[in-house]
Amino acid sequence: MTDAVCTSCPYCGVGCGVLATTTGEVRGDPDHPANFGRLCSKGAALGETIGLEERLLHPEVGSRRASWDAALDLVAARFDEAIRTHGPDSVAFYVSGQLLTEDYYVANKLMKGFIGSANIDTNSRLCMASSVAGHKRAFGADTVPGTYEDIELADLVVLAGSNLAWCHPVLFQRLDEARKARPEMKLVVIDPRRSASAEGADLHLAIRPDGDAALWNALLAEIARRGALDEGYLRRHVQGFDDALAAARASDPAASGLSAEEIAAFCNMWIGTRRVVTLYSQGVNQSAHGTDKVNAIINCHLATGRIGRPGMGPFSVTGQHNAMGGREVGGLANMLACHLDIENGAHRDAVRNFWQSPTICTRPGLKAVDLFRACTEGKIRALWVICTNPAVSLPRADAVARAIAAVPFTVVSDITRTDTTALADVLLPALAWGEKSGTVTNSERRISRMRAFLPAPGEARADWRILSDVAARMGWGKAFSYDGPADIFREHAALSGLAGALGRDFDISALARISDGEYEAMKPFCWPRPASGQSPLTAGRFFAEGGFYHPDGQARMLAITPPAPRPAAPGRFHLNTGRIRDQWHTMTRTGRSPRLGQHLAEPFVEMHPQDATALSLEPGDVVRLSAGESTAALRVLITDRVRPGEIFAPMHWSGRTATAGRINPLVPGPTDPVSGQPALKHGTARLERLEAAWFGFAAAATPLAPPPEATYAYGAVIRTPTGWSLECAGREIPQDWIATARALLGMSGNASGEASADMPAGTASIAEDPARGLVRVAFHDDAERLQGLFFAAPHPVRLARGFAAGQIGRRIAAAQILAGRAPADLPDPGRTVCACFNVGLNTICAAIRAGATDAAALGRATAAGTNCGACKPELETLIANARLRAAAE
Ligand SMILES: Nc1nc2c(c(=O)[nH]1)N[C@H]1C(S)=C(S)[C@@H](COP(=O)(O)OP(=O)(O)OC[C@H]3O[C@@H](n4cnc5c(=O)[nH]c(N)nc54)[C@H](O)[C@@H]3O)O[C@H]1N2
Ligand SMILES: Nc1nc2c(c(=O)[nH]1)N[C@H]1C(S)=C(S)[C@@H](COP(=O)(O)OP(=O)(O)OC[C@H]3O[C@@H](n4cnc5c(=O)[nH]c(N)nc54)[C@H](O)[C@@H]3O)O[C@H]1N2
Ligand code: SF4
Ligand SMILES: [Mo]
Repeated sequence: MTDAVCTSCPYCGVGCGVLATTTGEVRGDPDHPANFGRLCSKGAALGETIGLEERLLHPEVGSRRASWDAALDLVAARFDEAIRTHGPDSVAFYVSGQLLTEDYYVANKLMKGFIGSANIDTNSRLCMASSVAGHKRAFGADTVPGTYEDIELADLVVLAGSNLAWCHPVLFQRLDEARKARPEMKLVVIDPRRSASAEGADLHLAIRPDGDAALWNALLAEIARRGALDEGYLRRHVQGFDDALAAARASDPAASGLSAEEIAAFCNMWIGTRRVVTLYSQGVNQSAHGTDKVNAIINCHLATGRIGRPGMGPFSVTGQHNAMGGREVGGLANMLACHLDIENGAHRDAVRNFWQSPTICTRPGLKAVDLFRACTEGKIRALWVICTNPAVSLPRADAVARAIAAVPFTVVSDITRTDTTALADVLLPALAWGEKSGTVTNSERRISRMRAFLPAPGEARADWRILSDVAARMGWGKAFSYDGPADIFREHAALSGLAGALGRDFDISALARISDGEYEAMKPFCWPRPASGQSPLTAGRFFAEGGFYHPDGQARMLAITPPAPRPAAPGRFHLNTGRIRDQWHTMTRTGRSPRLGQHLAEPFVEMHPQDATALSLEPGDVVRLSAGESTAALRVLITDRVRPGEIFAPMHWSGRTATAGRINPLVPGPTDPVSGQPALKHGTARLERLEAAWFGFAAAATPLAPPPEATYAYGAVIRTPTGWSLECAGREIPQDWIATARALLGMSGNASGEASADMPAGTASIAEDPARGLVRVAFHDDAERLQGLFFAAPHPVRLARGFAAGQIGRRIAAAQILAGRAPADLPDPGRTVCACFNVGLNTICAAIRAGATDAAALGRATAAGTNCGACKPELETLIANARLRAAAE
């Protein structure tokens, strides 16, 4: 690739380096130390997400296009007015781990140093807050001790509440390659679900939800019983051991929901292997006991001295590409910039002095869940939401949407329309990935450059600039007169030097004087980088020789009392939520990629076969979930990957992609008392079959929208390689099927195809089988190309969707397409398994039948699994199933 720009991926915390061109070609950067050239399916599809359709290109005030001056004047005036009348705590920012460090720094400086409130919180509260709190309790600072290399050097990797194969796929590939090179290396997965990460594991512990602390306490007690403690490390570097052990001994291992044999197998592996990395994520953090879970894990590493050495340590992997950067700048309501503390007077003075600011917040601000509650209570008079979609992603999402609507003045900065922008008084168009510049920090503390390779579209502006322009209008122009991200970076680096001098871990003051040119050319590096050159690290890691950040330099072990098991009430299921491989959060970007839409195309709920049988559910049924006042309509996916009594639903679908597919209205999300992080993985819900009069499938070349809830019980839209497709369930049999099809497909015209307005018309052909209740409608244009398709049935439509949608735009006779199956000359590739190369299930099964006996052979035959490798667990399962079938025959 010539003229490629070296940048980084805007999705997950692995922080892969990407080479990108103005034409949207992307590939992994072979020189980036996070990925060495690899990309996952989402990274590889970035080029499909940079188009300008649906982008916000102009500011809007009250849904009308406005000039930047008018919009910014209004924002400054309304924030000023609220602060003057109701005080600084009457305004709030809700920001995001997907902001660049420079944007984030400016937002935090404006709120904490100039407005003088700490009411700035971030979606990282839903994500990393328990890890941050756990780190601070144990280490005295929010420090991640190790690096990615440790995962490769370990002899045992434990994934605790992490579906690494889908959520940090390039790290999982690195782990997978290390295991192939050293087959003696072991993998244990602790997850109530048998996730894709668990498929090839040596041990999968299907723990009871929130059973984690009981398991780690059992391990700690066993470590002590077997004399496997590192007495020297404990004596020199750790406080609190006796109490932690007493609490561990007092807790009941059975509360983990695991058998004595499973616990013993885990203890044997963990205790018997010195090089252990315990990598954890949202199954640990997103819990009302999240911080305790984090400390229960860290306890075991401290007790054995397995921390900060090659191949050893607790490892909290970050979710968003700049979740770590947000922690550095103090984006959380209870932190100050550069890992300094709000509650510490010396820290506050240092920051205020450095900023030369008129004021500084003196106490922590509202944490995300409380912040939106304060909106409901009328305590927040002006709110600014930047780079996040809380109407979808917060627990009690319906109440949150009502809370945002109730705030007298709401500003939203985004790149596209979302469920949250629909609630804004002022809408500000931001620059997106490819257009913006700055830095991000990944899970191993590695700071990388994000660089622009596309021009700014329309009137969109960088988030740091929008924030600075508002600050200037509020009277603080001098402190926010940045001429670019390099300027902001230097200021942040200089402040970190003060933090370093105050004994904090985050210090990159060596870069405080870099030139614009050096910033431009900056290569990825891991912090700290103090100006003194005296690094606190040993071989690139923290804490091998102690050096913790509590005043006495010692770490703390915590006494952890696990929660008593709380089974769901009769008739209810434990509701677990999370991610799928090919979508990112609320789908505002990955939802634009046809390739990524093919893996799991609908909002679904996983349920155990035993529970499905009890409720007389069949594969493909649509179900209604309810909790309190809220409901969701999802496709049921019957699988023994989940435990009986527990269900799992993805967080991705919103009002823009589904009729009732948002799961978060049903998630109550009580918060962890230490971190304030909501328990997004632990709701309860009732579930029943959704009785619909008919089910439908439609496909078209033009954008489709989810149908309205008044007439449709279920609906979901997704991009396809030929356009869009839609699944739906109607409440009543319509009078006129062709009119229904036209409405769903957004096609104007009457039955004979005469156009009205400027929408595409189409000549309709209809085939009906009244005895079986089947209806099929096809629309062709004047050139006899298929424009739209609609299939309806009294049961979920049986149809090879990939094949049917694949005919859109082609010349195919009505009779042929209305037959609904792939004719012999057009093989149906089946559901997409490999999203990178768009390889379908049928193609893969054919290759297995033709003799492919392992994933590598399948890759050679079909290319499946040869890019990001995230589908490899599924490929291996398919091969194993084929072997089992062959053995049975
Ligand atoms: N494809 C994709 N990748 C992503 C993202 C995305 O949206 N899509 N988002 C990114 C972000 S921001 C984040 S935070 C990360 C999240 O990455 P992960 O944390 O790996 O992902 P999740 O699917 O949220 O949850 C992980 C697992 O926790 C399990 N779990 C639920 N309850 C418990 C429990 O009580 N104990 C244990 N041990 N496990 C439990 C769930 O069954 C689930 O499999 O992913 C990042 N990467
Ligand atoms: N049930 C359930 N809920 C969850 C979770 C779960 O596991 N289960 N996980 C939680 C976690 S860990 C997370 S991190 C959150 C994520 O939740 P959100 O942050 O709400 O999700 P995103 O879709 O990533 O929202 C990012 C928004 O920023 C916009 N955007 C993209 N780039 C830019 C930019 O450069 N500037 C601006 N201004 N806007 C931009 C996007 O269009 C999008 O609307 O969800 C949380 N919610
Ligand atoms: S693993 Fe995938 S999503 Fe994460 S940074 Fe790398 S390419 Fe992006
Ligand atoms: Mo996250």
